[in-house]
Amino acid sequence: MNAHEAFVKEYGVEPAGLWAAPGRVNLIGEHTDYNDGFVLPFALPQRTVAAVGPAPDDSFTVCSTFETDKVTFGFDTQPGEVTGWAAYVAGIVWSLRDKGFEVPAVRIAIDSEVPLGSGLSSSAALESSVLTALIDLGGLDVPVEQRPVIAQRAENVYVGAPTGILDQSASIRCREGHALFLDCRSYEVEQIPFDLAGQGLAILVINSNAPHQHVDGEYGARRKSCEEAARILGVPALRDISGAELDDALARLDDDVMRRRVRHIVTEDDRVLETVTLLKAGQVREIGPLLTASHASMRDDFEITVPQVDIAVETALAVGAYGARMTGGGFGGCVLALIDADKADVVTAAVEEAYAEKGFTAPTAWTVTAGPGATKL
Ligand code: GAF
Repeated sequence: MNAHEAFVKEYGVEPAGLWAAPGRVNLIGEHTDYNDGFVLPFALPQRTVAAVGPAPDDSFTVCSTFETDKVTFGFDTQPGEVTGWAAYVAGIVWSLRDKGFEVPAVRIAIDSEVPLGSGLSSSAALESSVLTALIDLGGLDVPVEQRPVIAQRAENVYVGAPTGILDQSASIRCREGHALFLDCRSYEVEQIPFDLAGQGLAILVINSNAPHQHVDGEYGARRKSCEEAARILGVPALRDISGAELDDALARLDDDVMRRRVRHIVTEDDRVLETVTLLKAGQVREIGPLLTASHASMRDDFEITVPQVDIAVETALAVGAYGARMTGGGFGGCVLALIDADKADVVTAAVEEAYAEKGFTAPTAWTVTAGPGATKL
């Protein structure tokens, strides 16, 4: 059943429309967003679809194709009231109203192709589809650069996850065939053409199927450590330390763990900038070593990888990938590998074999292209 069918089945009328928002793959720039740094995601072709129509009263109702229960809440919903997946929906209503927008009461049915809990931003896709629907239906004047901020507040304050601006920006602002170069301080973006097929290349996404969770303290701990380091170094955010200043900055920190967290962020920002330069020059294969260096930095300095993703990266490289790295918040989730387009089966089979040898749950792999951002269908 799709979102449209679920809406008609649940509410007995046609929806006013369908709005879709994608999950994302972050090509490079991990955990740099909450350090005011740079990221380079592209939108997945997989999307979340919200079928939405006016409510007969002053309440909001949301149902989905993946849960049996429907959830109802009012205009005055407050953080903590709705929990579980529907909290992302209630959070959008709360966040828009908190910014003074008049949100129309609606009924919603959700369907999603974005794998849940895999580091591909299924939650941002949900938030962004509902946000876009409410903006359109309410005729709300919300500038595009403010939309991710509203969705991020829903997640930070209503849901209680201390995430950055990456995922919501990707889901809302990405364009088909492009990667989104985002400055997470100014919210300025540049659309970077990202046509792999033209060069005989592909991005293979390998879902490690190791559970991905970042609300569990580790994500927050990384964020706290970065903010504390910026405070000690006397800068607004780690983005303000350049690669040339890194050694001096590290020498001023006593704590070895904090030093390694800082080194990841500063070097990762530089890798994003170098990746953008290479892509603009049409040198796509050449970004491979930057992807792999990013992974090593996440594994050794930021310590957010798990054996399943490390093995997927090592195996993909061993069978010819130009570069590979974990994508997303970490502690599980997905790996992306830059490969020759005709090597997808070979790389997938090699990773499956490596997982079987280790006794890991089998991975799932598929090639992706850069899809469009949130839109009315
Ligand atoms: C998660 C967060 F939601 C993002 O804000 C970002 O920090 C990412 O992890 C790591 O780059 O997806």
